[in-house]
Amino acid sequence: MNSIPKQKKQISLSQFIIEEQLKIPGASGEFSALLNHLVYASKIVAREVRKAGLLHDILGSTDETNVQGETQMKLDQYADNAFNQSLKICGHLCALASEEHEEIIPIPSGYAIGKYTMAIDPLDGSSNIDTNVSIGTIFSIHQRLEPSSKAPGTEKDLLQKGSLQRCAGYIIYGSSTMLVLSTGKSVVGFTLDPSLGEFLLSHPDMKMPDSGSIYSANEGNASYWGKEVQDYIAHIKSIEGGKKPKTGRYIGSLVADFHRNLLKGGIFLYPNDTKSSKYPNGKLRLLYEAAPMAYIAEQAGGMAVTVKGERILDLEPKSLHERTTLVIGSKQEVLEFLSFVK
Ligand code: AHM
Ligand code: MG
Repeated sequence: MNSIPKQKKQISLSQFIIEEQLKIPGASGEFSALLNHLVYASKIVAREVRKAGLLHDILGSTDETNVQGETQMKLDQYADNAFNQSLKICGHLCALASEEHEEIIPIPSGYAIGKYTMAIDPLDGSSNIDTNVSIGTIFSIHQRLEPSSKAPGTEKDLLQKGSLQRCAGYIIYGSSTMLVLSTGKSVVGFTLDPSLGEFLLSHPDMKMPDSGSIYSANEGNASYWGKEVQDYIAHIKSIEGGKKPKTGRYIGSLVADFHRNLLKGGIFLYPNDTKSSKYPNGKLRLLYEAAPMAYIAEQAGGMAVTVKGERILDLEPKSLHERTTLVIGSKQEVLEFLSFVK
């Protein structure tokens, strides 16, 4: 008699969120509900990214620039709207900040004000949109400074250190769509099953290899970098004493570069320009990019520092769109980088 093939037990992200909530006595469910709104919007964006090449009105750039002075791609705006529409009225946020908006996005009147803040980069790596290269969304959640307050949140609520994040994560729109997050206990990864429309637990406890052979940096900028960074890069490429040089891999989408290094081990660097005025403090944004990725890296056993060697999660943000340098990856690789920092 033919036996019925055993079905592998698959946990959906919604089930996972509920089970995690049940482990916390007295949890109100507010945080779980917030995550569900984020997940819903991410599915809308994933759907649009999947068929972007078919929709002539979604690829390419708009006539507008964002707060950073960068050209906004149509898909950038689409993703920004999708997340904002879902999140600002969800009732669990007191303030929302997006990389695409100069000011905080207010909670519309008539909607409940919650105890969390979120900073989001709706579509990271936008320069890759038109060429079908992986892009992503990055998010960071803090609890507001006065959790019981029902007043609208302020910039202060968002300008908290990365170490105080309650949750951080990213969605990668790659060959499959994955959501990777941490609430401070471990790092978990879910893969979107398009036939079910559900994220399923695929990577239960993600650990970054302690060391790795990949380095990722935009070396076209190397002449602008400080001496410490140049010396470090020369060192990892050197073959002196029979040493094997590291392997260069750079996509130009932080989410994709980080995700690969998280799985394979390695180091990602975005240093500042010391000899041009383009990115004197580095390109990446502390709130929307560096802090959430640093949180994931540390939870997975890796490290994240600035080119001066400061721990990213200890930086006190001073403004919503502050930029920072970022050196992030496997512990041994970041420690080796630090040995070059005076
Ligand atoms: P974006 O948020 O405008 O897309 O910019 C951030 C991106 C990162 O994903 C990536 O690491 C970096 O910019 C790439 O910059 P560059 O093209 O200078 O190498
Ligand atoms: Mg970005």
